[in-house]
Amino acid sequence: MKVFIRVVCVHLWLTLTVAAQAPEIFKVDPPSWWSGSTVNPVRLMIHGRNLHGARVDVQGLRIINTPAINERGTYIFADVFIPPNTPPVKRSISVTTLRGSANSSFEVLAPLNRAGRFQGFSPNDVMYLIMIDRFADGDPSNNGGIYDRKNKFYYHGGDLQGVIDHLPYLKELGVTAIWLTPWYDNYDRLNQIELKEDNPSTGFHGYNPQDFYTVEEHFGSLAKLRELVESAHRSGIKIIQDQVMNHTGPYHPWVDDPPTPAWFNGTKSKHLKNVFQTWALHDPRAVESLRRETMEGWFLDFLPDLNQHDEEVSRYLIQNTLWWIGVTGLDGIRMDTWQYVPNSFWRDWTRALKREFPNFKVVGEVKDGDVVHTSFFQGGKVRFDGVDSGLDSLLDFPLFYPIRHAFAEGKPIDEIPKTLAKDYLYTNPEILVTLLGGHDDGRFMSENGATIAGLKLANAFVLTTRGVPQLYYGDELALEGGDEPTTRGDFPGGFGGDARNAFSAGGRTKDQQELFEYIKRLTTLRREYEVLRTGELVNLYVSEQQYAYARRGPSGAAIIVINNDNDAASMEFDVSRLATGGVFKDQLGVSRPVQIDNGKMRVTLPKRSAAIFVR
Ligand SMILES: [Ca+2]
Ligand SMILES: [Ca+2]
Ligand SMILES: [Ca+2]
Repeated sequence: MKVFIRVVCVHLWLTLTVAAQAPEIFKVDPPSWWSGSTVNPVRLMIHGRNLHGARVDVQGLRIINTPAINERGTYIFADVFIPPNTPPVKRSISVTTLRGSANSSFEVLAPLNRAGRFQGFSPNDVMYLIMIDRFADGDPSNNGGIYDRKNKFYYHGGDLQGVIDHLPYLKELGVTAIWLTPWYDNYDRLNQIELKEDNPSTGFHGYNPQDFYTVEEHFGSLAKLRELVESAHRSGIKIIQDQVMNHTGPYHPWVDDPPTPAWFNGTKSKHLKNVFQTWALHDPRAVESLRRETMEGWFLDFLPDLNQHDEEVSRYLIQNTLWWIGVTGLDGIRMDTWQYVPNSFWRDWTRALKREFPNFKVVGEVKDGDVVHTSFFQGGKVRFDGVDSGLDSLLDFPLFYPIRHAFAEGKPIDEIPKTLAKDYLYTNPEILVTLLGGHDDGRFMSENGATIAGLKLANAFVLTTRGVPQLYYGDELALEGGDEPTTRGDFPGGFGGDARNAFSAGGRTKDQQELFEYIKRLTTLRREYEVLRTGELVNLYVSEQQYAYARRGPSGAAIIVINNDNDAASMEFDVSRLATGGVFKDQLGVSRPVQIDNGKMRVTLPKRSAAIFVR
């Protein structure tokens, strides 16, 4: 009996030891790819344990490299070749060592039909930024975890279904493209590393990914995301994904177990603190060390900085970008923290992107009010570092601040044309994304001096000047919120139990309804008059509180006149380059028709008003 027990024990010990050493697979990135892609082979990153010496097999496909395995045996990099017209099926993938084998899956997809997908964006669009968690709760069943609508740092229940449900509202407002804040899976716990107002917070905003290949469970699933893209496209609305390539969230599994030794710049215990010495990034005279803390420091000192100089990191991120597009059919990208990622990486990234999706467009976030700095990052030109980043567009922050100063605070309006005068520094100012509000700044209506009248003028300007106009959810209702995250408040009516539903006219106040109709009128005019989208911007008249400009095209011109003053104003200016005579009619119902005599236009506008004249 004793001997028998001992034998059983030894057997158990052996079984446990072998089991502990047998390989395991936790995750395969990417989980799928499509045939006919410009990326072939696809590099699989297999995460698991006990992977030392493993052989990788994918059912029916060939692995064409000798897989690289990291020192701890936790990551394998294997290149799978996908021949054209490979049947779209889910395949088993196995890793085998002397200790055993483990299985997972990898799916080959049929490529999506390109018609109506991967469309890019242009000045023909009106973009609308939605913070997913704060827009509309279309599926209360996913409101688990750290969810509390009374806590501004917690999840509030908004999701992808909520966006699908309100596509008709966006269509009515005249929106043609939705920029959604990141839908990557963020941590399912409270962030104790960065406290806000002494409070721990969730990643409800989406910018702290713990998994680049999964949809946040509070927002929905990959299937729901595909449904959103399809539904939006059926409504004539494009989808812009918000991506992050500079950093991961603080709780990403890579932080404690990096796939390669140089996966991050630094480690949790030893890294550069991020400084914002951003001017050095465009300074041809700065030595590299002057740029390092800005480029490689951990953002806000807690977001692990990805090292895009590492070949595996670069490959991983490029494939990750293409994967979201290729499996959903989405149309554009807003790239977070663009300036903190090396230009040489962006060059490779944009090349790979345009090779697969030639019409695709990217807008980068460089949060800076200086045109000299911002314009440096636009592609189409080789910079001092010998690199053309290939970036299409930038968020027009240099114009954002003057818009706020003039239309919210009532400061001189001439700061706007003075900023536009620097457009020559951009390789393509027409594609810049113009905005009067966003999720990282207090709302327009919380600025000192802000009024509905001023907000209307700001909208009139953004929707008639050059560029791609971007609206921020809730600004069309004059929502308030002076700081982050109050600037990310809940859309009234998007959530169960809301006192009123501002998605329909009956749920809006008189002011809100007037503002909504005003913006809708502007988007309608922009749609009806091509010249307001694509015409050349010509500055006609500038004084301290008045500004007149034209959009000039082959079929004529539209003349926009803004009086930002608290008194009525009359002005006379030369329009002979546009018209020598004729009657121009205001489309916003503010001014009487104006007769042009000898190339001169005389306009009188009431206080704080704008007119759009067309012949
Ligand atoms: Ca929900
Ligand atoms: Ca999550
Ligand atoms: Ca960086």
